Amino acid sequence: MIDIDCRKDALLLVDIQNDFCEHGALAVPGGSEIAPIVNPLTFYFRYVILTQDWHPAGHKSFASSHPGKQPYDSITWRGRQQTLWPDHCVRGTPGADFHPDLDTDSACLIVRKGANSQVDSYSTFFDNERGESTGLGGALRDYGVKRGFFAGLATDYCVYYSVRDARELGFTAAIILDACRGIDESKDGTRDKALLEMKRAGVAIINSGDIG
Ligand code: VGL
Ligand code: ZN
Repeated sequence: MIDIDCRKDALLLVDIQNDFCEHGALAVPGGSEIAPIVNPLTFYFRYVILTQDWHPAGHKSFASSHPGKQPYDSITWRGRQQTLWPDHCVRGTPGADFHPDLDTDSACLIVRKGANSQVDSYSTFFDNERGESTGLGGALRDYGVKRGFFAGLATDYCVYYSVRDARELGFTAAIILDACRGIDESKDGTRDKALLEMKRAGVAIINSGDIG
């Protein structure tokens, strides 16, 4: 059992939004199963932070912004590899809303990312070019948080990049694996690779039942 110290531990719930759940524009298999798993965990934490992918229409990570390209094609964009996605989480649309089953009342902070139409932003700390910070690192430090527990969508993208940055910023990090779902959970796919990288970075891999 992991003892939660509510002054030093934060629960970070990544992108539990309609577009990443069943019937959403970028549906992650099993995405709708997460809310009932994380809702009871909020009870243990003072610092519950929700994140939202929050793109303007016409965002450059959308395949529809690149003539002739299809979702999941890969291109070089501003010198880096970019996977092109279906239009998703357009700010202010129902797809960008939190999943209706998610307990949002216990959150002390909501972080929105992906607002710059030219740059994608998987991590909830920095955009993919590390040009802009969301301010989350500073907020966690101000709270006195030392350890982050991460769950949400998707394991191999926004959860992975967020956890990696948390470690780089000097926080202890754990991923609540049964409360995450990946875009590609095939053997040796992006989710398996992300898990391997997280282990290498010293991230604890736990399950929701370990928290109490
Ligand atoms: C995400 C792809 C594009 C995520 C966001 O939340 O994991 N993935 N935008
Ligand atoms: Zn996105």
